Amino acid sequence: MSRLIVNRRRFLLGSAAAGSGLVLSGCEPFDFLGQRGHPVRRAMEQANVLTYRAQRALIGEQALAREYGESEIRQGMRPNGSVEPTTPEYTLLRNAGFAPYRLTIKGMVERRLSFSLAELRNMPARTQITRHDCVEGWSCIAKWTGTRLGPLLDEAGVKPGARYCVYHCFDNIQRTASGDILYYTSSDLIDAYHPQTILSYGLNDQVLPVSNGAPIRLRIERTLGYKQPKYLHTIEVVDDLSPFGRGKGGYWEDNGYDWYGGI
Ligand SMILES: Nc1nc2c(c(=O)[nH]1)N[C@H]1C(S)=C(S)[C@@H](COP(=O)(O)O)O[C@H]1N2
Ligand SMILES: [Mo]
Repeated sequence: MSRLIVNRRRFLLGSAAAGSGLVLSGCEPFDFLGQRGHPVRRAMEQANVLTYRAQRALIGEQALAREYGESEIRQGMRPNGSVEPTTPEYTLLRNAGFAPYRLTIKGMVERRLSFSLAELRNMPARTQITRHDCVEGWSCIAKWTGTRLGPLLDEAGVKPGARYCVYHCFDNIQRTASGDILYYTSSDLIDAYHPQTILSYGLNDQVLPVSNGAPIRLRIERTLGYKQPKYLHTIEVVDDLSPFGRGKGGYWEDNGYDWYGGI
């Protein structure tokens, strides 16, 4: 792990400790957390935003993730999370060899666009060998091929005021009594436009397999594994993440993972 990462962790830990100090020094019962507009609750609501700003400030806008050489690919890409989606929409596409697949860009854009797999594969391609880091404690170096998301967002025309992209996926990551929960995550527009952010259809010189997200999986190289959506079908440009899922910007984010997830 690089010194930058360790320093960043320490820095974030520092800000978290300062935050809890604020709560404890108040010595009040925690009822105030239920009161909208209470100064401590307001401070805690701001904490996520501060963490994001702090991470952004440390990482910068254009820093590239490290790229590796061919010889550093030592293993296959270990599949994790959903590895074989069973929703009817996905099964239908898979059985048709993904020929009817379309990637849609919608939301706060001038033009709603959709692209077939053939169209995406015919666009300028980028190949990068990068390291995927899963919070469960493993990493894989793999070679990803795809086309950059940024130019497609330009083609769609991102409207002023837009702040995020929400990435909607086909897979039912969780089944509950009230129905399937579909995987989703999100990023800011800086990460969406980042030069290494690609809609990837190739893995280690092969067609991207189902277990790793076929037909399209996004790579956002400076973020953790759960920010790399597999089985991607729609990119929604928005100014607010609260209407989606439980409002935290992603399936794992809704379950307590950090939204930004930078590395
Ligand atoms: N659609 C979807 N995307 C997903 C997941 C998932 O379950 N469903 N799991 C995430 C997690 S936690 C990791 S570590 C990586 C795993 O990618 P891989 O299967 O290519 O190794 O995908 C991420 N993207
Ligand atoms: Mo992960």
